[in-house]
Amino acid sequence: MSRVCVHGLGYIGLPTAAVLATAGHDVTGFDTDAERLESLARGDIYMQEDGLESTVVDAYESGALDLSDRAEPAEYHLICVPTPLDAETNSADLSYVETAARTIRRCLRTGDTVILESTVPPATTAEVVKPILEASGMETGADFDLVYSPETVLPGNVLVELRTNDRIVGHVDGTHPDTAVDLYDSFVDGEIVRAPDATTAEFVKLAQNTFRDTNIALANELAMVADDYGIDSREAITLANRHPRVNLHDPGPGVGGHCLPIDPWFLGQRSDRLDLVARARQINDGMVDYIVGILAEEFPTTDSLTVAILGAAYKGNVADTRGSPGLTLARTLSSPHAAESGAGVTQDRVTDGGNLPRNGCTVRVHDSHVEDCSVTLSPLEETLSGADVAVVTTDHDEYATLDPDLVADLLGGDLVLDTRGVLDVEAWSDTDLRLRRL
Ligand code: SAJ
Repeated sequence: MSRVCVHGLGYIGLPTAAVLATAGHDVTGFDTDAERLESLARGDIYMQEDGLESTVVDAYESGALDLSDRAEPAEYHLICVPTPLDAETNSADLSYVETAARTIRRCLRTGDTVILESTVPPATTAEVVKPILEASGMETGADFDLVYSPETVLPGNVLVELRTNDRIVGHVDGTHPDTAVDLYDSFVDGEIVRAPDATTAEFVKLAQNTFRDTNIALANELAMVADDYGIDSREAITLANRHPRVNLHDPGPGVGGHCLPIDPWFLGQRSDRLDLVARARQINDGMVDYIVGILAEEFPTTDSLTVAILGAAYKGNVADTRGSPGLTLARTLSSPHAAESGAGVTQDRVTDGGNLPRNGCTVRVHDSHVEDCSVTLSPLEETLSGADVAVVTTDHDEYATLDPDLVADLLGGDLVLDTRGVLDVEAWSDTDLRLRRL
């Protein structure tokens, strides 16, 4: 077993450090955020994932996982730091990766292996991390190994996928990938696959998320087109997917989270050929405007509108609100400009719905999974009570089992807009409510 220093105890670094410690390695979890370290040491885990709290606490209490504000010399350095998108330039902010590489340089020894796991534009390991490490006077391949291996775990199923997903490992020229393969072999049940090089491995990670984002954009466009034909898009998609080579994704109120809305742009960092990929991003980002357009179309003459939004998390059964379409909808409807802009740019193309009410919207948001959030959340009954319309924006299990009679009793209006297709159409057909879905 080896000494491993994990740089960054975020959504990927923390579970990875805990799993490595459970596999028998001697792990330092290094983070610069003192508050985060203190709360982790108290057993206060800031992210909700099945089994994570006990895995971290057990690893920490056994001594296999140390939590530290200092990076320690180690045979393996894993970089798991954030790579945010610079919204102005649509490019990756690599400052955390660069800082981590400089930190590693200070304690790098002959024979060590450095692995970058953060999602990055292609060529980052070879052209950003490598020169920083080599400023130590050591040479990649001759003195230390340098590898890129993307994390591919699904939020909501992180501990399982850390162990079961295949791992792609791509090395920088001159490096021997075997040492990195050995580390993953110690806790991964999936296959460990060698990419031709680190740049290919970086590209593969982006291609995976771009595939999903682009496919969702296609589903969203089909949903809007289906609505123009008076067709239920979800029934059509289910039928289309009976073909052995068709796998359309699910339409929805937009794509949230911290990966799909960002990663496709990284492909364009050193290429100006993004076309379909960029358009897909715009379509997905435009879905909230499309929903506002539907509301404007449904309520053309109302002076004021009270909207109950069900779902602040970016997807079902998670507590994470990063990039949440539900919250974007809440902010858009609450904004003083919403009334003038109606549904914004997309509306002109997709509906003739007119504008939102002159006096603006009152917005209430419910989500029992979410604790910290930029808008005030209300209990379910309070959220629905007297509202003109309920909009389901997250596919939480509890919304799938919402009691239609309860909603009918509480709601002031008669419209329920299900943007996730979670409500059972038949169960809702016995009420006086109108169920409209994307
Ligand atoms: N969504 C749809 N329609 C769909 C599927 C998803 O609208 O058919 C929406 C979700 O509701 C959510 C967003 O897309 O708002 C993203 O959710 P997701 O479950 O597709 O993905 P993430 O962001 O939670 O995790 C993705 C995963 N990537 C792939 O499945 C290719 C995960 O495996 C990655 O590890 C993760 O990104 C990451 O860290 O990159």
